[in-house]
Amino acid sequence: MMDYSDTSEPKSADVDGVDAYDGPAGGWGALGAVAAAVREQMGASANTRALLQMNQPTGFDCPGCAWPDPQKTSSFEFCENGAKAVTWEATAKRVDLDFFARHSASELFGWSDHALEDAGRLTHPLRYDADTDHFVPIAWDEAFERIGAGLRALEDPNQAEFYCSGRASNEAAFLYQLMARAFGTNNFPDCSNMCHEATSVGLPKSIGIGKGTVTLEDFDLADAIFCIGHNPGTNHPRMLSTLSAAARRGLPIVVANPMRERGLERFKSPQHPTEMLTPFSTQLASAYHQVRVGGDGAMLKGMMKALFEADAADLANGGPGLLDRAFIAEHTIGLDALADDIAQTGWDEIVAGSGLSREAITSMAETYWRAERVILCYGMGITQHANGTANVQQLANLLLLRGNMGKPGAGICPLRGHSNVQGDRTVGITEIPGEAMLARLDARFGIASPRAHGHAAVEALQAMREGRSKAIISLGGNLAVAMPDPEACFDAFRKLDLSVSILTKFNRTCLLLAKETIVLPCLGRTELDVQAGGDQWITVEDSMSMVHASRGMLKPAAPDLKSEPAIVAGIAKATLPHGAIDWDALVADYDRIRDAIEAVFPDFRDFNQRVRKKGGFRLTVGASERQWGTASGKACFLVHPLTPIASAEQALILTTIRSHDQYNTTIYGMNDRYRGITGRRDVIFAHADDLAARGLAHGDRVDVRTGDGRVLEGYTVVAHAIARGSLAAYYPEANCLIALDDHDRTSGTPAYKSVSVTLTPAV
Ligand SMILES: Nc1nc2c(c(=O)[nH]1)N[C@H]1C(S)=C(S)[C@@H](COP(=O)(O)OP(=O)(O)OC[C@H]3O[C@@H](n4cnc5c(=O)[nH]c(N)nc54)[C@H](O)[C@@H]3O)O[C@H]1N2
Ligand SMILES: Nc1nc2c(c(=O)[nH]1)N[C@H]1C(S)=C(S)[C@@H](COP(=O)(O)OP(=O)(O)OC[C@H]3O[C@@H](n4cnc5c(=O)[nH]c(N)nc54)[C@H](O)[C@@H]3O)O[C@H]1N2
Ligand SMILES: [Mo]
Repeated sequence: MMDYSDTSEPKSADVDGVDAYDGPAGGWGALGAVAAAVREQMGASANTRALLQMNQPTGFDCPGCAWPDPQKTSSFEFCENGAKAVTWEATAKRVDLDFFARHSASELFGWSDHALEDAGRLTHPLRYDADTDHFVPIAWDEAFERIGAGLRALEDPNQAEFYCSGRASNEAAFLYQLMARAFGTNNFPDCSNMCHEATSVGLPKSIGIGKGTVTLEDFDLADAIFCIGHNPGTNHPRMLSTLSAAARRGLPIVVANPMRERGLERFKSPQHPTEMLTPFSTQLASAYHQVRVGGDGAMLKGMMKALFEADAADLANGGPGLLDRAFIAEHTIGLDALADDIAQTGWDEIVAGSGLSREAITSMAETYWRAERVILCYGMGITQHANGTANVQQLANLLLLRGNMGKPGAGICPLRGHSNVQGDRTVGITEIPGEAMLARLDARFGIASPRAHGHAAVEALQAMREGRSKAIISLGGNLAVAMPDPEACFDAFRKLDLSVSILTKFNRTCLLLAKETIVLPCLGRTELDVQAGGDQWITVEDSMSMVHASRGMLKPAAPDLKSEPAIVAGIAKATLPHGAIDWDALVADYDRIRDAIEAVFPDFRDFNQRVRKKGGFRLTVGASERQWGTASGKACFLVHPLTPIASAEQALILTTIRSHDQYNTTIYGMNDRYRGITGRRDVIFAHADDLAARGLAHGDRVDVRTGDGRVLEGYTVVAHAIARGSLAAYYPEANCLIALDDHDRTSGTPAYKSVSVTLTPAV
């Protein structure tokens, strides 16, 4: 039964680059986009032939997303956005020395984020030369020496920040944290601070571990799946195969998302000949609820309220009730406080806060309690709010009420971001390390790691801005563009004494010139990595705690590139010349890095043996076995007040989202096919009634303003199937509307998805 609540899709072809998209997700459009990505980025190079000839396992882990791969077969051929990620890295284009001789840094700053990365792969280490305003080549040794000198010149190691983006392998990230701790700091701003930090901080309090509890096999056993605040058609496309298999089995798939996302509605699998050759596609969501932006907390309380009410009614009728009372008694604490809180929350408050009717919320709850085994999936729509941690804990509450944790076919499934963001955290990238881990690290390497807590991303930027931090090393990423408030972040970077970016592609963060600015080009995951000990491979951990190997096989983009572990080791040797760590030995053979990881993290026992098995192995997730690593040893129901939000008539809440043609700050192209946008990104999606109420119409140009005077000028409003009171615009352009201080106080996650704004006609 279809239950698609309210908002109809407005259609209009009168606005430039805006047209309704009627097709399913996937299908021929996806295959066409794969072909275009290969053609535009790779042409007829030898690497193209190598990639296309391979219909067997690719060998490398797809850098596109962290969704697991069932048979570890080629994801390249069939996932459109995986193909974009791979071809963007394996591009035939280069930014060589001639490029930097032709274009000054000032000129490059005027280029778009798309143009900067589309220019191609970095080929040489570079240093900014203030005399000529150009980036100039520098030898690797000299680059390392300058970085080492810059770091050693700091008065205190805590004046340095070590940023890590989630692409880095376990091996690179482990060496990176070792270097920073041997140097003397726990300052690890990390992309997960902008992403699933609400999960990493929230779930340990609820269930004792900050990771998802399900595996891919659980999706085969579930009776219902909820997808809340994530957009798999664009950001986790391989999940569509899992969802469509579930839909074909007749499973209810309930969606809560302010926007109608085609990738949650219908899918035509490029791997399914019948679907490709007929008009047939698989309907995914069985019910689609367009919750208001920021309304999830109210919606989840409403679901629990409906559940408690139905439970009471069932008990009154002599039934066994709808809560899993045996599970609750044996495994949890805190039910009474939660039940009180929910009883005191009125339906008026829930309906106003969520933008959903009581009937809609009750029907979601009914699907939930009718299913024996439920998986809740969620993404940035839940975490990137001022109450992100509370949202995550409400999801856990809902699951615990019916024992949907730690049994087959049930559990919580955070959709992770970068392909190894979870692994980087596992191997020590954290500003708040535990004592046991530090003690083992110290024992293994003969160092004295600092014990004081370090900086996460927001704190790092604040310290840089205030001059307390003077240097940053970035292992991947584009931190200044990814964070809120570009003006504040750009300013923070420009104040530094030393800024080092280890990257595959040049980006805007490199152009925020410090006294010393160095760019080091690294191998990508698709490329051959040869060290003194022979060909190397690396390991990653996916969203479901599976650790597996990844081996690049394409010819490197340039002869002078180094691997990330080799670059980290080069910096470490130059920074800590008298240290006891044999960096060269570690880099010569990554098995040695894996042995060290095993020594510091016992969960990696027999790492080198187990990871050599096909598909790798799963790290221990206690909550999957009903082992709760919380202080009480029980899973905890946790209570949170609702943050009141203004009504749709009073205020518009803006969320920031990814288009189908981007990877975070990497803009592959200007289209957003499933949302009907072609050739532009300067649009803001709104409900037609909200526009009409403000005297605006589809296609009008507007200025978007916040209460604290931030403004995004000249955007075109697009009437869209989005919840009342809600707006959406693309990140990173809209980051200028968000203050650095707008973040979840518990986890530090920026509130990228709830900015209160007004729209006025552009002048
Ligand atoms: N191709 C591609 N793949 C990617 C990425 C990419 O940029 N491109 N990025 C990677 C990374 S780092 C990450 S973290 C993930 C991100 O993956 P997602 O979490 O899917 O990313 P977003 O596009 O930020 O937003 C997700 C959805 O949340 C909805 N949403 C917005 N606000 C709210 C809200 O208040 N409540 C609810 N319920 N929903 C809301 C939006 O309508 C959108 O459908 O994807 C990873 N994979
Ligand atoms: N408004 C708003 N802002 C957001 C978000 C949002 O939803 N809304 N999402 C947030 C999220 S979830 C995240 S994760 C952050 C993303 O933040 P980051 O991880 O910092 O940013 P990316 O855009 O993924 O990084 C792109 C750069 O990575 C480099 N790169 C690519 N591959 C490799 C590699 O293999 N090795 C190395 N060393 N470098 C490589 C390239 O040079 C490229 O320029 O943005 C956050 N910002
Ligand atoms: Mo992310």
